[in-house]
Amino acid sequence: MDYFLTDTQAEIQNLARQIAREKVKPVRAELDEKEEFPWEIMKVLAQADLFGLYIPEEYGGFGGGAFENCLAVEELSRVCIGVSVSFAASGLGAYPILLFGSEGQKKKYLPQIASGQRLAAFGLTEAGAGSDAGGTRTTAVLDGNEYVINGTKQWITNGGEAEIYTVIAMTNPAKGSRGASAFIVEKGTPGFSFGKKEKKMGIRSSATRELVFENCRIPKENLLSKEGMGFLVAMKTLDKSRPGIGSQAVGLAQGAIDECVEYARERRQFDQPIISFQAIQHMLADMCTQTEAARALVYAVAKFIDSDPKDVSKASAMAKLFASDVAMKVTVDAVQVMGGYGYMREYPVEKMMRDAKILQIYEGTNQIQRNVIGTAIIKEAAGKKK
Ligand code: COS
Repeated sequence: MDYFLTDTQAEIQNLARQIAREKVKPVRAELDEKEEFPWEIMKVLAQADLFGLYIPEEYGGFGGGAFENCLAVEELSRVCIGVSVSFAASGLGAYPILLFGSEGQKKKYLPQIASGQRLAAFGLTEAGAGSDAGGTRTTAVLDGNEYVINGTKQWITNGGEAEIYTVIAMTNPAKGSRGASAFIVEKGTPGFSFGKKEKKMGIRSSATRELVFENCRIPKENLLSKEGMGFLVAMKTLDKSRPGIGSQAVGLAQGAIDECVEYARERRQFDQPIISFQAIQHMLADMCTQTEAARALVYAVAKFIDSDPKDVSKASAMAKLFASDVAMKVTVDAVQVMGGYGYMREYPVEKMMRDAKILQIYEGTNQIQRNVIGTAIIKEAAGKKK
């Protein structure tokens, strides 16, 4: 389908596609096998100026929005979401600064993130605070001109590799989620260390680590917005970033279809290519239809976000929910179309199916997305929202 991209958007898409094919595809299996962070590819993406797509020009970015970023994420994901999530997670770490940072914080950190010189990461999740993001236990106590942070964040994408972290911690635990605040913490700050790299089912090249804070002192200027705004910072960040998960899903599903169609044209059984069987055609027809529907929704939501509306929670959750469920189904079907070969590591759909599962889990499980959508429906029905 033609989505009538501008020349610039088509250029971004082509550039990301070229990098995905030339630089990512040849190494994706090895990166997965070795569970190795894709630093060489991050450097290529930085040289191509792709890290700052959604960052305003005044802070060293390209001046685009969520849509341009989604185009790049989709193309990288078509080949490997272990790589694309490492790229996209820097954006997740940057959004709190972009949305809530002071002028000084934006000027200091955004150009470094936009250039890809330093990666960012977002520290929200904890062992006891997953879906219940308000259950944060990490604390930040003001002591003179510094906040002292204590606690452990879990499963942080880009953990250890990123240098700029936006972290949610409680400044007033008695107030629950209204007592949370957001901070910028730089790698190398005394008292800030990392756990071991987690061993995962999929997206194995991406880095997932604990962030450990032991009397970690940061300047009080590193508070984002005001005390008590941390939960809102986290929710608004996720509202912006969730369509990016949708793009990972669309790219991954498309990549699985690409592999599967090529295979079905070549694989012969009963003296004919298996693509000539209606059973295969019907599976491919469903896979393509569902993926195109997901793409259309993700693009529409990204463009909606870029129009700067008041509330995007419902639309954003819908894009993430629908596209990630599609990616799971499509990758399972891709393995089925390819039969025994699909199950073997020599073929990329085995990795794609493993990778797909996380899309239904991270940045809010799909059950949480349904809760967000359900809450919005109730509020709309009660006339509290347009
Ligand atoms: N934008 C603005 N405000 C929001 C908001 C949003 N997207 N989401 C919630 N709020 C507000 C609510 O309106 C409410 O305000 P009031 O106290 O003034 O009424 C407040 O924040 C608390 O909201 P709520 O009661 O809905 O909070 P819950 O603790 O029930 O949690 C969910 C809400 C489940 C949606 C939230 O915890 C969540 O998103 N969890 C998933 C976290 C996640 O995605 N983790 C993945 C790891 S990060 S990569």
